[in-house]
Amino acid sequence: MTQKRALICGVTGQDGAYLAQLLLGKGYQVWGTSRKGHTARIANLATLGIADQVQIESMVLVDPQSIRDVVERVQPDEIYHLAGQSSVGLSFQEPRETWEGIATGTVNLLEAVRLSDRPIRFYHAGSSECFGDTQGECADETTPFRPKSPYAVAKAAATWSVATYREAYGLYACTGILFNHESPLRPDRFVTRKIVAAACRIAAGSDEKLHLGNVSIQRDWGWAPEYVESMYRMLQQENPDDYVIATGHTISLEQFVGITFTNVDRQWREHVVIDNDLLRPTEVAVGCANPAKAARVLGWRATSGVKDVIAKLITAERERDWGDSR
Ligand code: GDR
Repeated sequence: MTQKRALICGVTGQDGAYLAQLLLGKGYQVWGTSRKGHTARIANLATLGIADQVQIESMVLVDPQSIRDVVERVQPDEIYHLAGQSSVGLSFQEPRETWEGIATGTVNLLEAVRLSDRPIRFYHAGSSECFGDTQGECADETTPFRPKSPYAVAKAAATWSVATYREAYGLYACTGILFNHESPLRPDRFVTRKIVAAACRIAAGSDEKLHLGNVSIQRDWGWAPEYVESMYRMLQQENPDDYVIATGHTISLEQFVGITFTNVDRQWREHVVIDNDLLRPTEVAVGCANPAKAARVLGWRATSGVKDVIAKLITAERERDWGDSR
């Protein structure tokens, strides 16, 4: 049997690196693209020991020709679109770059798939942020989008574009609506890494304070390495569809902080400062998920709950010797 060919757009990010590792393990040939092209930081791929197995292509999401050129060269069977600005907080400071990378970039990729001679299967990384506040219910695939940030607005547009191309042109295109998913590959602009890294430093003797924004928010936090399996499974079904991916369990950020500090034998209230400068202009208060469809159709379930996630992040933080530049 010939090897399947996968193109991962955004391969140098957390999910891209874990997905590349998963697909290599399944015998795929893997190409990856990055915003920063051939000079991309491949730290995450190197950390996973796969940097020399992934062929890096330069692709500019807002340049349709560069996308067509890469698709033509790579001839992929599957494209996983994980590219674009991924920080909700940063999207308030960089709304235009966020919109262009996510919304325009997704349409450009869909066009390249539509115009290709190959029957390419397309995965799009959606986001639970599209739901906004889930208003007392746990979101599933039928829950309306009420985005509350430039990032979520762009992800909603991209998700609707995927659905439109699926319906209009019969493309095999799926959106995974992933709730928060964490790993040691997260940079510390995301809150879980920021908390765990600070707690470990404090436990090792640092007298710093951990500055946080809104700790009353509630989220469903899962383990990124197992979430990428759901992406792969979506593209192996008979029919394309969208899926909510989450653990199905929600806790507050305050609880997350409390569990983390307890795990390193410290009292979080002695070390955390609430900093109004870190509040977002608008914020999703509660993210609650119903991932039943993924379990039923894909046979996918999260096996790591948030306590496992925290324990694994602490272990990795304590073993970290990556000369971290992220
Ligand atoms: P999020 O992740 O915005 O949910 O997006 P992030 O970890 O940045 O924030 C989670 C929640 O914590 C609150 N918060 C803080 N966040 C950061 N970064 N730093 C702080 O100091 C801080 N204090 C409180 C935030 O306000 C927020 O409510 C992630 C990304 O991976 C997206 O790409 C993805 O789509 C969604 O998860 C699902």
